Amino acid sequence: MNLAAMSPTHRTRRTPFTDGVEGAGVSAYTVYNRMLLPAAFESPEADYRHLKTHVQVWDVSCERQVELRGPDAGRLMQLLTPRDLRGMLPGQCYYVPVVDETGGMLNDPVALKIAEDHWWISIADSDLLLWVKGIAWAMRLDVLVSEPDVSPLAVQGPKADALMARVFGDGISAVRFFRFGWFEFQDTWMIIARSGYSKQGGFEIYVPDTALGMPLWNALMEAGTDLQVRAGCPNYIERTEGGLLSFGSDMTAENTPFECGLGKFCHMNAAITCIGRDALLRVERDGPTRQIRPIEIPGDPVGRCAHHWPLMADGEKVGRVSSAAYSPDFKTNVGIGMVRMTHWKPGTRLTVETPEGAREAIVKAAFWA
Ligand code: THG
Repeated sequence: MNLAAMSPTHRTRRTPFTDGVEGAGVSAYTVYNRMLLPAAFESPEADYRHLKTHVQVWDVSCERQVELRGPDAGRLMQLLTPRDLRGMLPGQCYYVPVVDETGGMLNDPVALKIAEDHWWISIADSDLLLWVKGIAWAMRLDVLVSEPDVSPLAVQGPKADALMARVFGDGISAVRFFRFGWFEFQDTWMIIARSGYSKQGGFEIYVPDTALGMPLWNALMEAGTDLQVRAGCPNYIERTEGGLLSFGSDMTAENTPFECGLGKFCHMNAAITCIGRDALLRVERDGPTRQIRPIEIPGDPVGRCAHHWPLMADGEKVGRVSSAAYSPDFKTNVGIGMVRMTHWKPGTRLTVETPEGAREAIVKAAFWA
């Protein structure tokens, strides 16, 4: 699919890098936070192999920032998440569940603490800005909530350090996982974190001005020719192998963080101001009755899991598969499922109803990568 097939409108936003993405021959787009997100270039399998071998530049502008600025920014942040933020220092990134008053997942963003009174929430695909603005207004907080002109550009893959050092200097290698530093490009300082939606390692550059988008894109492409740098995008096969969750697919507001395996980020006795705390205290005490599990579907490649596939045991629905793909490296179909506690023990054999028929599915102990 290209833009001609997608029918361009103002409601589906282009990004600072869309010219580069189109020049690189994007072959499929999806829409995320009402913005274009490339989904494939050569093919999912070819993109997967290239990502695991070389280095890619990803237009992930759709990971929009919800900016909190003002004396109550930290207080607002701790209302939004059950993760304990008290020990978080400026320069750190935290993966944080954001929940509603029932404990349901509203988003699973990366939070960046820039200063005590300045935070970015790098959001997954839901309109978190509206929730955050509503809370700030209703509680009369002294904080400005906005969506700034900041667009993440990810550099992912085993050669990411080498490429980034050429454009931003050797200081880049000192940035630790889920930390960020400030780096200069064309006289503008920008935040670069060691993070990203793959298990291959790399960085996310928070490009602070649309006008810098294509100059930076071109600089990375030119600096990495001999590293075989290419345009890429979050890869469905690679992220499923690694168990990286996709909000809206693998979990929704119907699920608590405990069901999503994010209980380790719920500190119910520390984050006492979190909206939804009472509900989460109940699920923490009783334990979830279903949970995200790695699911293997042995045998021939399955098709793309665009809609949930029922997981069955003895003719009864005991869960669903939300992501599945054939893994070239593990030579089996890897999947992400939500499984009832009666059937979530590793090794449990189930049946999954795919559009092409029923297949055997096995609950695994751990994700593949
Ligand atoms: N980077 C940034 N913003 C984002 C994403 C990102 N916003 C949307 C989406 N991705 C949010 N979801 C995730 C999911 C997983 C991770 C990050 C964001 C992730 N998880 C690691 C893991 O599971 O191995 C590490 C989590 C941890 O231990 O803290 O990176 O990718 N800017």
